[in-house]
Amino acid sequence: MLNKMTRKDLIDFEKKIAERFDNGEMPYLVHLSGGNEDHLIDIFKDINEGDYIFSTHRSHYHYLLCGGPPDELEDKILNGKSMFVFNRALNFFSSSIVAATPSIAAGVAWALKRKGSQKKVWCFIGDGAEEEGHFYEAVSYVHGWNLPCTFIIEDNDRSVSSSKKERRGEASDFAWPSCVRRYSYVPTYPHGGTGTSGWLKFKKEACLCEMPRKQSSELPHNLPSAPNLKYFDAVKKSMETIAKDCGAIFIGYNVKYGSAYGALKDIPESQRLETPLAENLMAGLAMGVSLEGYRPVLFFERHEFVLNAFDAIANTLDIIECISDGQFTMPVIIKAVAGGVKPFYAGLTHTRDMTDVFRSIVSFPVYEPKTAEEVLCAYELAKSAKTPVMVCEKKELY
Ligand SMILES: Cc1ncc(C[n+]2csc(CCOP(=O)(O)OP(=O)(O)O)c2C)c(N)n1
Repeated sequence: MLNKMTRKDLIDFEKKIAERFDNGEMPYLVHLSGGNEDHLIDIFKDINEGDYIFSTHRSHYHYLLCGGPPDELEDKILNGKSMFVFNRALNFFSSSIVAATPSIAAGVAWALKRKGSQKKVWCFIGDGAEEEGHFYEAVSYVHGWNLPCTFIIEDNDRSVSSSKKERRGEASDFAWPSCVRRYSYVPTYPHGGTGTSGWLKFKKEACLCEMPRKQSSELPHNLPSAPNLKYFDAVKKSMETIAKDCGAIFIGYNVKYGSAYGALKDIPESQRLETPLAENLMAGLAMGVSLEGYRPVLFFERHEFVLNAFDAIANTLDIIECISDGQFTMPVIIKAVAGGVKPFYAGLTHTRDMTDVFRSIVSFPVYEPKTAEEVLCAYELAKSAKTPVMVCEKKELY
């Protein structure tokens, strides 16, 4: 058991926050916990030191129960971090994007299982998040591979204001597999704040966060020449170098069979993680394994398919270092091939080159190698980067 917070301690803490909110001290979106004290105290009896906890926009109780210091949490909340509570030492991670964490939790659980660790992963979500496809992707993966991860649905029959019936019709609760637990509770507070913010006069201006600085996507001009190397051979060679030097894990579908066009076929099988056809899950798995020290190479065979993963890429991967004040970093290498029109044409859904679109969204480098030398260089830079890097290969040049 991690902490000694009692039911009364939890309620008193949240009451104090509610009062400070009503006093106009925090011009920020705050989600208060309440009504679920007994359930959570019970659940946290099963959680051990070192376990990972993935929390939500409603993170206060989770943090206090896993040993987060109340004073530090209060300070975070006062400074606009109610939805951004992170603590690397406690393996505490939260997200204010509904259903963003289950796939990352699955990735951490995969890594823990591979290491034979005794640690477990606990991922809290609301009944609103339960409706997102991302949740289904992660649950089916954790269930199928029997990973040490438990999802807990905190069911308050509310998503902002609407009940489950208003959202889903008459359908009863979905029968999730055993890695999913549910508890039901009546929330003490409204969805956000205390219900007073419509008329509240705040005593200070909010301090706004800056987006991470955009990094250069330019490759150096004077590269060592490799005249006899073909583009595809440079890709294959780069993959093998990264596999050897970083022990990288190659994540994607059909990687088991050496996708794409055999570029991965000589990577040791133990370094290839075959995934379901679920791109957002793939990105989450990559982020999760990186938290346990693995170097992931996340493979997409067409640019169009990357779009399915862009929630994970833009809302977590790109900004995680910034929103966690540098506590969590995820140096994922994204290998994204822009489809070509030969040897056969697969139409507009499979052949667009979206390099510029990706560059316009993320702040990390998006390299676009057009020669074998540039491929070697792009992956060399990716290998040593401390941030995520995307390499947009051109199938046309394979
Ligand atoms: C992907 C995404 N969609 C919408 C929102 C806006 N939003 C924030 S919390 C929330 C309701 C979540 O309900 P639930 O998961 O049941 O959690 P609860 O607030 O009831 O604890 C919504 C719609 C969001 N943050 N992320």
